[in-house]
Amino acid sequence: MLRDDLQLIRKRLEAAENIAIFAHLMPDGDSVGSVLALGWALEDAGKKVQYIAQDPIPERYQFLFQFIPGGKNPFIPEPVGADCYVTPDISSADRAGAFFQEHPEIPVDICIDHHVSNQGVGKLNWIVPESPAACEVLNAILPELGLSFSKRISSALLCGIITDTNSFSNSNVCASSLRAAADLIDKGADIFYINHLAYKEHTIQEMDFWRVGMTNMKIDDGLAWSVITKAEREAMGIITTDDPGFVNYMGNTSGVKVSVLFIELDELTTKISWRSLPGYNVAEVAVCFDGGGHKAASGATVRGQRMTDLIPAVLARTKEMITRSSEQK
Ligand SMILES: [Mn+2]
Repeated sequence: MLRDDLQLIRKRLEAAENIAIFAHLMPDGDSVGSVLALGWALEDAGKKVQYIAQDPIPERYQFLFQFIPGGKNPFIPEPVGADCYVTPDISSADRAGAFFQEHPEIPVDICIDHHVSNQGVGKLNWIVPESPAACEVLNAILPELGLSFSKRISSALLCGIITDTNSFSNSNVCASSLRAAADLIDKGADIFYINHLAYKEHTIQEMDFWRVGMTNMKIDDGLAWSVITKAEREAMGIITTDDPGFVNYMGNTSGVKVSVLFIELDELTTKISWRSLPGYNVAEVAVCFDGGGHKAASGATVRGQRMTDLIPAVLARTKEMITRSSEQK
C-alpha cells in the first residue's frame, strides 16, 4: 500500500456526487461509527451521501443520530442511484449484505479497513491491519482525503475506537489509539458519554443474556465457552443477534487463553465469536469456518448445520490451536 493510494481514493471521492457507504451485517460500533463519520465528512464537503445497512442499527449506537438534524436514523437497506460505493470496516464484500452479489456489475470502489483477512475488497483499498479500529484508520487519513473534522465526526470516530478496543483494553491497543482518542476529545468528542452509552451501559435484557451465558459457560483447559440458544434468546425477548460483550467477559477467567461464544440464530445458522490472549491467534480458527477477523477477536457465521453438530468441531479446532500455541511458548 502506497501513500499514492490515498491520493487515488481522494480523487475518486472528489469525482463522485452521490456516495453510498455500507455498514456491515450485524453492525457494531466501529461499523456504525466509520460509516457515519465518513458520511458526515463527505456531506460537509458537499456530497450527497447514502447510509446503507441491511441489518438494523443496534440501539446502543443510535445516540449518534442525535447529531443529525431531526435525529432520524439515516440508514436505508439498499442504495439508489449512487455513483461511488464505499465499504469501511468490511473485510469481504458479502459482509456488506446481499447487494454486491445481487449486482455483480457494481464494484466496491473504495474499501477502508483494518481486518488482517481483508484481501482488497475495493478497486481502491486502504487497509491497516495493525490498527485496532476502522475508525482509527479513518481518523488518521481524513485530512489526506481533503476532509475535515467536526464534533459529530469526532464523536462517531471515538465510538468506533472505544467499541473495537473494548474501551482501550484489548491487546491491539497502541499509543496511536490513545493519541487518536486524545485528538478526538480535543475536537469535541465526549469520552465519558460515548464510553457509557456505546460500551458500558447494558439493558436489562443484555444483563439477562450475560446471566444465561454464565449459566451455560464451561471451562476446559484454557478454553472458556458458552452457548445461547434461539429458544433462550426468545425467552429473554432478545431480538438482535448481538453479543453484548459476554465473549470478552468469559475471557477474563483465570487460566483461560481463548473464549468462544456460540449464538444460535436459527435451526441451521450459528454465529461464533472468539476472543484470545496475545499468542493465541483465533483468526486462523475462524477462517476454517469461513469467518475472519483479528488474532485476538474473530467471528464466523456458519450456515447449513445444527449448532449442536457444529460445536464439537469448533471446540476441537480451537483446542488444537491453543495446544500448538502453548507449545511454541
Ligand atoms: Mn472494526
